[in-house]
Amino acid sequence: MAPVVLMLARMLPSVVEACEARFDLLRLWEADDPAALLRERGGDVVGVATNGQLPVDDALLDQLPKLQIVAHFGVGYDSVDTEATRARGVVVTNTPDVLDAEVADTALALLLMTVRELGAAERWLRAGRWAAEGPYRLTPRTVSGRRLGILGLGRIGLEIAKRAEPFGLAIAYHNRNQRDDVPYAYHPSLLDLAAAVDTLMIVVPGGAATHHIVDAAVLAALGPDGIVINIGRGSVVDTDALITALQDGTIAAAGLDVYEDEPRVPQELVDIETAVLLPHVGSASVATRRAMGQLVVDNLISWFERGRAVTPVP
Ligand code: NAP
Ligand code: 8YV
Repeated sequence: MAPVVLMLARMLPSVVEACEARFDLLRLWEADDPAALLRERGGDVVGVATNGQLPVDDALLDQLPKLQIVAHFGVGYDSVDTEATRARGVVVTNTPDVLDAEVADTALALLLMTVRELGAAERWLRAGRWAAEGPYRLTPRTVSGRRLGILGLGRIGLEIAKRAEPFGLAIAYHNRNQRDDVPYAYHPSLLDLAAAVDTLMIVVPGGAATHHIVDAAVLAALGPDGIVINIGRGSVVDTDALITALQDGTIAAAGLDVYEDEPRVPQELVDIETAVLLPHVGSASVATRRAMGQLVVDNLISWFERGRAVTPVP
């Protein structure tokens, strides 16, 4: 009998097809009555595939008593209550490594767009203002020589650092633990890092430990030439404090790919010209998303055929 796998929300067609070929796939998002589906089949479910849209928490887990594995599409798995899965002996997997280059490329693009005002310059052209009013303004800031502080020098953070070096950026970082394999200056406190740099690149995971750690004090420490780039998770930044800091000149600009309440973005942020706003596209190329999807499938297959996951989270 094929293992019963519950898919919580629509995933890539390649993932759905591969799961259908190997498993008895329950599509929660297509169910007329999802609660009834869980009531009737929840007892059979041994695997969950999720893209993070819906939480995997006690309320769901209580309905899946035989669950063995949660395969998460995405490296950040903050939608999964890992205390609850651990308590039940459920393995959680994510999709690390295969997206590092894509996300780091996007982070660098966001940094360049923000410092050199490339989005605003493009809007200037499209509005016909180049022809009507003349060239877009000279940007007050340039990339070369900026001091980049990376909050979260992990897999993606390191790829960002490697890309930033040839742009002439001085690099420092803050993690909970100092790395012994990098030449970059380590700051044991985030506030100290913010005071030492003018550009803060956020690449830490979401969750309780990082919730709003980039707050008004950190933004003030960054200073009036300060730039915040967030490619990690929206919950890391106190959005109200960020909006205020951008409005009153506490910092100069921000480039964001992630938000606290996606896909909703506060109108105040949308109205700020010095904010470059991307709709969570860090890993969003066909090739990278396909590789992430394949890893979801590989984790499920490996678990049910060999009893071990390919990329379990710690
Ligand atoms: P990773 O390799 O686990 O790196 C995370 C880094 O953050 C580690 O260096 C870790 O170091 C540090 N860290 C974790 N908790 C911290 C805390 N409380 N305070 C300070 N530093 C902390 O993860 P990754 O693969 O690079 O991915 C990072 C995150 O990027 C993901 O979790 C996800 O949220 C986000 N992401 C976003 C996109 C996008 O599309 N925008 C795509 C992929 C990933 P220590 O353990 O030493 O603290
Ligand atoms: C995905 C991400 O867009 O991997 C992550 O943590 O944020 C992105 O790659 C997202 O997880 C897809 O649901």
